[in-house]
Formats: sequence, C-alpha cells, structure tokens
Amino acid sequence: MRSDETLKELQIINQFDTGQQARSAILWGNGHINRSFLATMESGERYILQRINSAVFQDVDGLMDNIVSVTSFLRERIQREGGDPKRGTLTVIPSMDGRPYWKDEEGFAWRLYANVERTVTYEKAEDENVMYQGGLAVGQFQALLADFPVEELHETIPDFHNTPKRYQTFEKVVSEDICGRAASVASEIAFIRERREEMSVFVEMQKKGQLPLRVTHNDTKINNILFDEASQRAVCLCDLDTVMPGFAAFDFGDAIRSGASTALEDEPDSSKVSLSLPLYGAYLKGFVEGTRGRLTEEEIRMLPMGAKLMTLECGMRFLTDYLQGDTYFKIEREHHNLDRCRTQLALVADMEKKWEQMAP
Ligand code: GN1
Ligand code: MG
Repeated sequence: MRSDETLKELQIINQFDTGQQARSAILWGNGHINRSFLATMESGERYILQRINSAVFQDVDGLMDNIVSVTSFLRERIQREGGDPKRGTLTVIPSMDGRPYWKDEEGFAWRLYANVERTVTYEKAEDENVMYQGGLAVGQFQALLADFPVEELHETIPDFHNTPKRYQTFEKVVSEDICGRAASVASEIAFIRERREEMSVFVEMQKKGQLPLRVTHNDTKINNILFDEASQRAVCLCDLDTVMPGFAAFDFGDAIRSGASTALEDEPDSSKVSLSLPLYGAYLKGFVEGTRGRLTEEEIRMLPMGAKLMTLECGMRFLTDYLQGDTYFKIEREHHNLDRCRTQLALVADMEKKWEQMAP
C-alpha cells in the first residue's frame, strides 16, 4: 500500500515536464541533508526527485542556477570530447512552467533529475580501483570546469569550507551548551582546540593568493560519486548543491575523509578507524591524473592538508550539531552525530601518525 507521503511525491513528479505519469516512488540514498526519492514512470524510465532542504540552502534560485549552468557546461564539454553527457553529468528536468524547481503549497522546493541508470554508489571504497576511479572522476570534474566563469557561481552556503569560521561557531556553541552535552565530550572538544592554529592554513594562503580558486564540488564524499555497475568506472558526480569556488585540496580531502577510512563515517567503535594508505594513494593517483596536469606544485603539496582539514572540519561540524541538539545532519540514533565526530577525529589522529607517508 502506498503511504500518503509517497502519494504526494507521485503528484509532485507530475509538476515536471517528463511527458508521462509516475508509477511509484521510494525513498532513496543516504544523504544527510536533502530528501531523495527514486521514481519509476509508467514507461519504466526512472528519475530522482529531491526535496531541497531550505533551512540549509536558503537561496534555492541561486543554488539551482549554479546547478543548471554547471551541468549545461559539462554536457557541452563531455559531448565535445565524444563522451555520453547523459551518464557523465546530471540532467535537470524543468517543471511544467519551465523552471528548474517547483515549490509546493508548504513552501518546499522540489527538483527532478533523470536517473543515471546502471550505476552504484559506495558508502566506503571497496578496493583501490574504486578510489582510483573516484579520484579520476573528481579530478576530471575540475578539469572540465577549468574554463567555467567561477565568478558567476552563487555561494550556496557562505564560508562552507572556511574552517576557522567553523571553529568560531563551534566555540560559541560549546560555550552556550544548550543541551548540556559539552561536559560529556570534553576530550573531543580538547582534541579540536589543540588543532585550531592549523585550521587557518587555506584561508591564509587564499589571502596571499598562493592557490588558484577553482570550480569545486566541495562535498566529494565517496557516496556522491556514481560508479558504472558493470565496469566500476566512476561515471558522474551527484549532489551538486555545494558546487562553488574553492580549492582543489577540498575535493581531494573530502573524498579521502570518507573513502580512505577503514570504517564507515558513523562506525560506533572508533578504534576501527584508520587511514588506509593504499586507498589514499589510489585516490591521489586518480585525482592528479584526472586534473590533466592543471594543478600547480603548491596545490599538489597541499593535498594531504586538504585531507586532514576536511576531516577535522567535518568532525567539528558533527560535534557542533550534536551540541546544538542535532538539527543540521539527519540522524537515525541518539548519539549518531557524536559517533560520526569520533570517527573523524580518530581519522585525523591516524593521519598525523602517517603524515610523512601521505606526501604526494
Ligand atoms: C553532508 O548531503 P551529503 O550527505 O552528501 C554535508 C557535507 C558533509 C557530509 C558528511 C550541504 O553531505 O558537507 O561533509 O554530509 N553537506 C552539506 O557526511 O552540509
Ligand atoms: Mg550526498
């Protein structure tokens, strides 16, 4: 039997210009922010319907404008190189009135993408080939967008990877301690505080113009990469909400954080977490190859720091949310964000032990 909610989703799909009716919709994916559904149409064609989290993304027009222009640019480039743009990039399906999203009566914004068929995602890398392929795809994403006018992109979440700013917010939340949880996480707080100096590295380099700003994805968690089911080649990056100007090291780092760990992001036993150097090395190789010689020496040198800071920043964000009462990241159990924080901090600690071996 269909739940009322799914019925609602079926009706929403009819607001989009697919030329057909939807037959079924099921909840889909493991994202922490938006709500996604896989919809099957009468013809058997499938689409991904998403309700955009407007608490997180306050400028939906700017957000969708970014996605439409970046995917159109990619489509043209992929075509020019003889690739298949239907697999190489997401395709936004416009609403019946020709807009890139549709607003329901409660004010929620919805969008529809064509589903990229015969693909799979991984919550963590299965083997070195998956990481190598993931690196290639993310590197190539940056290479294909190298001529995209960066200044035209909207900042969908201001200061998204401004780690020192994230730290300021974290300190504020610790001092307010609205849920009375700070005392129970004193060692995690101390771990983060001990590393506050390092957090400014990228912001400082930006001020001095030492790194080029590129079009980056900014959320290259391994499960945001679609892999071909048969060949295991990475075909497409999804979750484009945070495509913004950024540094190459962010997209390197976030994939290492999620893909090169020996445990899942929310593993409750953080002693199982370590950095797999073979997985790290495989992604590094793929990423550098994928960027097609575009990275400067300085950018390559900063890649390990990207891995460390993206992991530390993410751990700090999970702890911030835990202290604030779990309002940002979706949770499925009581201390979910705390478990997530602990895995990230354990990974940072292990990276510090392996720092020399992480050099490119
Ligand atoms: C969120 O949406 P999702 O699950 O791919 C988050 C990322 C975090 C990630 C941690 C917009 O990504 O920044 O690194 O969770 N996205 C946003 O798993 O905050
Ligand atoms: Mg996602």
